[in-house]
Amino acid sequence: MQLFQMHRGLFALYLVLGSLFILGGATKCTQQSVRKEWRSLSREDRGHWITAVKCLANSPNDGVFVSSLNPPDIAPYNASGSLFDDIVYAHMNLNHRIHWNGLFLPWHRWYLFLFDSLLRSRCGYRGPLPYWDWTKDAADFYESPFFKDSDPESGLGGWGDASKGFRVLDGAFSASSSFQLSYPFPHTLRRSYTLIPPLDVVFPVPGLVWNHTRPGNASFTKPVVENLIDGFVGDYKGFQARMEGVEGPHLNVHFTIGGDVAGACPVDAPAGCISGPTFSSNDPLFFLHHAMLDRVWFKWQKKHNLNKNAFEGGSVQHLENASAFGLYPTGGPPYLTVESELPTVGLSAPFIVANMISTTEWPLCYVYD
Ligand SMILES: *[C@@H]1O[C@H](CO)[C@@H](O)[C@H](O)[C@H]1NC(C)=O
Ligand SMILES: *[C@@H]1O[C@H](CO)[C@@H](O)[C@H](O)[C@H]1NC(C)=O
Ligand SMILES: *[C@@H]1O[C@H](CO)[C@@H](O)[C@H](O)[C@H]1NC(C)=O
Ligand SMILES: *[C@@H]1O[C@H](CO)[C@@H](O)[C@H](O)[C@H]1NC(C)=O
Ligand SMILES: [Cu+2]
Repeated sequence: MQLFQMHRGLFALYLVLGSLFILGGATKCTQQSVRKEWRSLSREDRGHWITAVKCLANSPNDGVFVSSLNPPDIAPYNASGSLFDDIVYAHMNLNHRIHWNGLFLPWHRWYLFLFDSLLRSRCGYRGPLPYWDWTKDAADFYESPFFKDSDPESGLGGWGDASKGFRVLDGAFSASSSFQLSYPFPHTLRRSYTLIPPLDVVFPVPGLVWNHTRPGNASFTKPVVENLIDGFVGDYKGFQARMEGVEGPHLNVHFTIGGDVAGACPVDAPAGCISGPTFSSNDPLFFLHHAMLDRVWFKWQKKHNLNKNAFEGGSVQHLENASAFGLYPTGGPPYLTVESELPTVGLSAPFIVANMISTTEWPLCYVYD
């Protein structure tokens, strides 16, 4: 209890200092960290990253989570969850505020920053933040060596076992490892390869037209990503809509992997489990995937002066039907500005969108290789 009180006190101080830094604008980067592709990390660094992720999953939460929304479509908060579970719950709780509206890119940039900061401050990680360049795996995703690293210390593991509810049985996050999840109910990591994600099930927008024969991997090839980076000059909304929409890499990587990272409830889930994008950050691949999306945004920002500081979007998602979504693919009014606050549910100091635009300025201080 005393420790808990102390954490709260420190946290309050952190909040105050954070606000001062923002208001004073006095904080500068002392160095730029370089984020690297997973496979270019040494085996040792991959092991260190995985060990730190498992450390978060075996650390008690800080008791600082503050609910922002209370959506009816997620499991209730579990106070016995780990620090990792609290990070997952932030994504569940905020689902409707951070997807298909203007907060998508800046919020997920903050979320990676938070995760990385906790890996370092709480679990001693010192290596590079890894991203996963899935364009290297698009041609034959299922058979890709990326999913064949079964090393119990440094391997991300592969596909789940169909006869065991698609639970992952190899690698460092296997069912028999210390990586145990609490949301939406206590279970171990699942992955379920899906060639053509059933977008009408996983992204149920009535009337939305999608191609029922198009494999998910057609959306995350090298040419697709190059077109994203080269296109949409000055058009932030177009860029985001393409990245996040049904033909873009965001959804398709999530749903081609399937299982936890697709937010899918298993067939043997207890009653009350509701599928949705909510608990997708259960799979550590979530963070590697979103780091790649963040890198695509970073590269797009660097590509053209008109992209550099571009930001626009609504605050309210419109998934009620295809015409509303077509009109507002990145959210409807009230519109956001760079002064809009990012919901951080108590897990970090408050930040605004402007803090997440330039990766080389405080508080972010990073580049991609
Ligand atoms: C997508 O994956 C399938 C199955 O591995 C493969 O046949 C197809 O060529 C891939 N598509 C692209 C665009 O690479
Ligand atoms: C809450 O999480 C803990 C730790 O994972 C678990 O043991 C417990 O069963 C969970 N409670 C509920 C109601 O899911
Ligand atoms: C749907 O996808 C298939 C396979 O990628 C492609 O051959 C076909 O042209 C697409 N149909 C439409 C209407 O885009
Ligand atoms: C779509 O949703 C909008 C906004 O909620 C509503 O005004 C409109 O009637 C709906 N259109 C269809 C075709 O259902
Ligand atoms: Cu998300």
